[in-house]
Amino acid sequence: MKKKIAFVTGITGQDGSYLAELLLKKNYVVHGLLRRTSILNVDRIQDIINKYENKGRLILHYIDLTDTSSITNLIIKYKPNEFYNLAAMSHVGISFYTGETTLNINTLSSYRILESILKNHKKCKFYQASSSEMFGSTPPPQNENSQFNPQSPYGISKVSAFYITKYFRQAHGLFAANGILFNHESPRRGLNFVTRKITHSLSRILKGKEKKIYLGDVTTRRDWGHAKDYVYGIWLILQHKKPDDFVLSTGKNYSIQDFVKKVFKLLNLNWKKFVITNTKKYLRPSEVRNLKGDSTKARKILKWKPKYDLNYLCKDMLISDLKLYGMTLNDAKKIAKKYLK
Ligand code: NAP
Ligand code: G4F
Repeated sequence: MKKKIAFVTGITGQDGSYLAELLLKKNYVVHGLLRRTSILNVDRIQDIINKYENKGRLILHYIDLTDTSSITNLIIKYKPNEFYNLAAMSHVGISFYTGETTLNINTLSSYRILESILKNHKKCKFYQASSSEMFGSTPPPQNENSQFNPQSPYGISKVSAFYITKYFRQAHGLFAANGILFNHESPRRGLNFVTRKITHSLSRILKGKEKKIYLGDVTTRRDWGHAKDYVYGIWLILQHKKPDDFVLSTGKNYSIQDFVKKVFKLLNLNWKKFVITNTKKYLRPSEVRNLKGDSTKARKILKWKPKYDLNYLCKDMLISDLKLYGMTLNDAKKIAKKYLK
């Protein structure tokens, strides 16, 4: 049987790397669309490059998301079955300072890709990485029927891309679907997102490389899942018989402070000795205070359900960061007991 072809933008990111692994396991030929960076930035996909690139199962292409023809040429040449659009300026805090780029990359690129699919290869299914950040100030629980009230350029960019995706589905009949994903994390999370910042900085403290962790507002609440569960949901959304929009979430939420406490508790440490809160440079001009998703629709229709809970996630992330600094959890407990009490 002919292998399915998937295009993945953002393949070098957290979700792109896990999704590519999943698709390769499912026997797809995966084309990763990445931007040129001055330092080669393929750490998260190095293992699959080693395993699949020389077999022709993983093919990487340099593209620029603002350059329509760089993407159109690939669509015409390879005629993908599925297009996962994960690339984005994905940091909410940074979007307050880079609003124009955020809109250009996160919003207009979705339009460019969808228009190219419409003109050149209408059969290709399209996935848009929409976000719970779109709900903004709408109180929880948030689901597919909740109002969007974005609070940042990032949120606004994702709301526009959400409607662009819906427009190509409704007006032009494309298989174009949105996954509205609540926060999901993993050992591959970028270092400047709050969860990874906590587990990574704590590992550095144990090595004597840092003394404190400087955070912003730790009273906000997030619905955190594991990225591995969420990329499976992303794939399911494109396997459904008709294009639709789905929330993926755990349905539980915790404050940033709860997350800090859980991580420090793994080493029996008092977090208050190491964490400075309300650091000015990490406070945002406007905040999304309370996200908690209702994913009943995905659970019912797609039979999707997260496997991993927050305790597993905290441990998985901490163990992985400790390993980066040559420690096991037991080593870290001993260091914590001896030097950091
Ligand atoms: P991530 O780790 O920050 O990855 C973002 C990816 O986009 C990276 O591969 C990055 O490339 C690429 N990218 C950024 N700007 C680009 C540009 N101008 N041209 C080409 N590529 C560019 O994000 P993630 O957590 O995997 O999230 C994946 C998608 O889901 C994003 O669209 C994000 O907004 C959305 N989302 C994420 C979450 C979450 O909790 N993780 C929740 C809801 C929605 P480089 O590696 O070169 O930087
Ligand atoms: O980890 P964060 O930066 O994630 P945020 O803003 O919720 O966005 C993430 O999830 C979205 C889904 O809802 C995605 F669409 C988006 O792409 C991204 O993946 O911040 C979480 C919370 C915020 O309230 C923030 O103000 O943590 C607070 N926070 C407190 N101190 C901090 C810090 N955030 C960061 N990044 N760094 C801090 O020092």
